[in-house]
Amino acid sequence: MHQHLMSLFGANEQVLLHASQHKHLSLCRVTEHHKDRYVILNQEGFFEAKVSGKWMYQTSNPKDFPTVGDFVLAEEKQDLYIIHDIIPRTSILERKVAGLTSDTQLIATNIDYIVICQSMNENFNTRRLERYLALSWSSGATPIILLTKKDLSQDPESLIYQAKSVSIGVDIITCTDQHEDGFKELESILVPHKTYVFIGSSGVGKSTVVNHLLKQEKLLTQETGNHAKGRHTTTSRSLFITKEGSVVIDTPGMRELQLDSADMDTTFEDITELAKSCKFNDCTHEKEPGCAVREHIEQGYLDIHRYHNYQKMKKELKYIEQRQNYLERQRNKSKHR
Ligand SMILES: Nc1nc2c(ncn2[C@@H]2O[C@H](COP(=O)(O)OP(=O)(O)OP(=O)(O)O)[C@@H](O)[C@H]2O)c(=O)[nH]1
Ligand SMILES: [Mg+2]
Ligand SMILES: [Zn+2]
Repeated sequence: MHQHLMSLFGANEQVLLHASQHKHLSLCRVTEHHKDRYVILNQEGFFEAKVSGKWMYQTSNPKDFPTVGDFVLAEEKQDLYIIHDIIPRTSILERKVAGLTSDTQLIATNIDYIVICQSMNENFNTRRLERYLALSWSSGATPIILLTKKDLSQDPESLIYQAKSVSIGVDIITCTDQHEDGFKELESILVPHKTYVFIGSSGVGKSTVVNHLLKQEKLLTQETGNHAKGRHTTTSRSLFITKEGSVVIDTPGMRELQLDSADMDTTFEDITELAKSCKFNDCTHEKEPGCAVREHIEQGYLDIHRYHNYQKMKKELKYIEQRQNYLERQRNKSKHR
């Protein structure tokens, strides 16, 4: 195992250690996932892969299957790799599948940074940013906000200011494909060997950004063929390596973002902090007396829209939790029958 080379794919010490205990298997990173077919990357290049038959047979939870970003141990068998094991994930970005099911869908794993993309036109929306931030903080990775299409905004400073007001402590950067230096700021923050996943609504320019980052890397973009062609809507997730060795994952745009797990305390740190001063410990900040949250709204220190979004997301999460508990009970019932 060439440690140096593999670290180019974002593998850390733990991953390499784990892999070194299975010397007969090849350490690979999953770059694409289509139903039961995978594309993996290892020292030798890109290859088709499948999970072992035993695995298919024993596994029912979709979360236990490999997905884009996973480090896997695989065995080469006539131009096809058979995946035998997933190395424990260091972070998991997942979302709830739209609709009434309790299913969640893995977006990417082993990511260091989640680049939340929003364009600086009609798509810009601080309430949506809050949702993406809550999803991101609960993944184990660090969010970064990328405001795209700066050329389309008359007043970019005001949008940056608004974004800042809902994302204390999060880096905010801008980009545009309309002039040469348009991606400089982004390029300057990308760290080699770290993994970045780009998420956001369809059409905000995720593939345009990823394409730009890969522009000079002829070999890898050629090998991965016709993906991420910018103008086309992306239909599946794919992982690439930039020339500088950063790992970037392009994802299809999300139409609506349903929460699965969300880190409300980090995302709404201001409200969480205020709530400690409410008269009642279990204050819902609706109409209780001595509510510090409502006081701050009345005094104009806390944006009422931010507060409403907070309440709405809380309700959503509570509903999901109740539903999951219900499904859990149903499963237990059928088990004991
Ligand atoms: N004006 C302007 N247009 C841009 C910019 N970046 C991307 N676009 C355009 O926006 C459209 C959508 O870009 P994509 O990169 O395909 O968007 P995406 O986020 O990958 O979309 P999905 O794959 O559907 O999720 C394309 O027509 C791009 O040319 C920009 O900086 N300025
Ligand atoms: Mg795309
Ligand atoms: Zn309160």
